Amino acid sequence: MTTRRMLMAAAGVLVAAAMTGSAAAQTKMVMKAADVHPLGYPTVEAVVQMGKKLEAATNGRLSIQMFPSMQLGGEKEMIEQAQIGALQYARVSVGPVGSVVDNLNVFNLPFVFRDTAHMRAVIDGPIGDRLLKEITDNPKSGLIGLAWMDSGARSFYNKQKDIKTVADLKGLKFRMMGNPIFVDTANALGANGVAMGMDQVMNALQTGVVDGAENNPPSYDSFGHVPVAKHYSLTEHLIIPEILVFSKKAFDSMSKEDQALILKFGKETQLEQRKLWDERTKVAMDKIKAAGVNVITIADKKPFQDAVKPVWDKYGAKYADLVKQIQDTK
Ligand code: BDP
Repeated sequence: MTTRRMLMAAAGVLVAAAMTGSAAAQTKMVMKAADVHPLGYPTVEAVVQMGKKLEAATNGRLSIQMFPSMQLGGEKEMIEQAQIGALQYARVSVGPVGSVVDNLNVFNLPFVFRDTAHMRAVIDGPIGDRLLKEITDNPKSGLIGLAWMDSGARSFYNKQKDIKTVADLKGLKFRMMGNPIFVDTANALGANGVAMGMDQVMNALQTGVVDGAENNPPSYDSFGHVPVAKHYSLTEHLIIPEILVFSKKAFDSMSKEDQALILKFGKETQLEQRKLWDERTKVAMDKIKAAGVNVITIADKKPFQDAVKPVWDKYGAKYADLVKQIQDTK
């Protein structure tokens, strides 16, 4: 090949590369999103709204197809699908993400937040930003951390009896999310923690494999557990934020401009979801009471906090620096 022809060939490669770049930028992409909750639930609705914003900003080139109601399995499966790029958006609890990025487990410790307002201050501030970045920067996570969402506080509900004191929990079997911290928390309170995905809980409640579970009012209501387990005690032992993650594999295949849109609209869901959350919590609580549930307020949570000390002894030291920063957050 002459030098001239070589140069022309090289130029041709460059033109082809440039065309592929712009063609990629033009490609229509329907991104899959999954959630265990049904359509209309605050986390699902927030992602659906985000999809509309993406569509509007790209003239329909980028859009989101939502797979709600555990259609793609439980959260463990959703995380795995996002890691291999089969799913773009996974909205999951921080519970199962703690097994992927260890520092996130700080949010999974019982009573780590004073209340939900404290949790919000933490996820909106530098600790929230740092932990999202840790997900993104962790080469093994396979995920991009986009935003936190609200999930209120989790409390125990069961089929057998009113729980007013720690002693009332004794011997009852409770479904907990799949993370050893939660099973240890239930056990420290004198109950028996059984780990399983949400996709198995209804059946386990109905067949008596467990006596109860624990969750925030909107989830207790929307998973249909209210008629099955009518004793609800506001122990608020776990305040675990939700998280919206994106597949790193999918992210890496996108143009810089599209990546910027994914990050921007992702982050915006954090406060948008919160509004939906507050409205839904009120509605759910009214429905729970109207269904005849005994909603027990726990005036003094100290005995519950004292009882989970073994959990803190086992896991707390590892996250001491983060815990201190959380406690110092006003
Ligand atoms: C709900 C969370 C959801 C969890 C579920 C659970 O929104 O992400 O999967 O609890 O207990 O509050 O599994």
